[in-house]
Amino acid sequence: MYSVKQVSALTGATEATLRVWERRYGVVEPARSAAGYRLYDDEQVAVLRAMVALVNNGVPASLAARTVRGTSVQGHSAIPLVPGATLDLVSAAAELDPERVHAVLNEAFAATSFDDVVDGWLPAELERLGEAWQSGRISVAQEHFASAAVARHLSAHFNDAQPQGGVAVLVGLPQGGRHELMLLAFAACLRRAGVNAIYLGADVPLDDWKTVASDVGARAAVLGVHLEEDVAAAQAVVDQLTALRPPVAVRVGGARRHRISGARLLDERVSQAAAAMARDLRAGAV
Ligand code: B12
Repeated sequence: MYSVKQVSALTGATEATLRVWERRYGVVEPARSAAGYRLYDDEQVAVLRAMVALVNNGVPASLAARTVRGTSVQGHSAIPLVPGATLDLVSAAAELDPERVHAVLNEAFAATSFDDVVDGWLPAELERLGEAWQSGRISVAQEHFASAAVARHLSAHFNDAQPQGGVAVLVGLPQGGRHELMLLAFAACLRRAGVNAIYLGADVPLDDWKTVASDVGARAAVLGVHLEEDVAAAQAVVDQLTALRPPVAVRVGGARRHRISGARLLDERVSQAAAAMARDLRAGAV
């Protein structure tokens, strides 16, 4: 077993950083000596080394923590945001208890910044939800129950934000697309950054994109592209919007965004992607 001082020397992270990573992200949970000092084992030192390597390569700590904790995600343990709290969306889904799922989401959003929740805890919990559903540990109804609660919370954050007017940005999914939660999180981030984001939601028919764009005078649009099945419909929207005069600039996010041409690719982390887009809009670079 190693003391925090030894782990600091072995990993290159300061003792204070090690404590913050433990408290804020639950990267590792060291044992305690009889006198209460932290004691780390070899496996925990290896996890912390991986975390240091990622952070040194420019990966934000919240995302690096999510990556190195991959084992715990697959091991179906809940992700702690604060010591002692188990903010476990999957268990709340399994229990079908509206108060519990509401409390889990409330605590997650209260425990850290909105950006850290939508870039770290939330996507990790959605992945766990997907694994639980795929493996049959929860039913489709239990998954829907949790997804609906997440959508309600994100919508509340969207409504609370005060955009400063300005040019409209359309945000939605192409026809057939239904994975809207991270897109809604992105739209909330945009509005929190002062952008007049107009959230259209899931499964938006092709011709409606150009009608809505001209109705509201949109200068830009953002699409989520998640499954292979979404690619053709998303490409059709991009082709249609960029052919308008004046053209509507399109940006795409989601796991299949690289399959789209004629649109700018957004960062994987929704808050970073929204911040960059808000900056570009302010600079007139969209
Ligand atoms: C909730 C959910 C649903 C809900 C969605 C409800 C809603 N209101 O959004 C419903 C029930 C509708 C659904 C339906 C289906 N789903 Co589903 N779903 C999920 C689940 C559990 C979470 C989805 C989610 O929000 N993920 C968010 C993150 C975790 O996903 P991500 O792709 O890693 O995204 C990252 C980035 O790309 C980025 N990002 C994502 N979107 C955006 C947008 C922007 C703008 C930006 C900047 C970034 C960004 O953020 C993430 C973190 O970095 C996932 C599990 C999972 N692993 O994702 C399955 C999952 C995506 N679904 C899956 C499947 C198979 C389906 C269905 C085909 C099931 C069926 N047989 O009907 C349908 C397809 C519906 C459709 N036509 O689109 C599979 C997809 C497998 C694959 N081919 O890739 C998954 C992975 C589950 C699984 N393990 O099998 N689903």
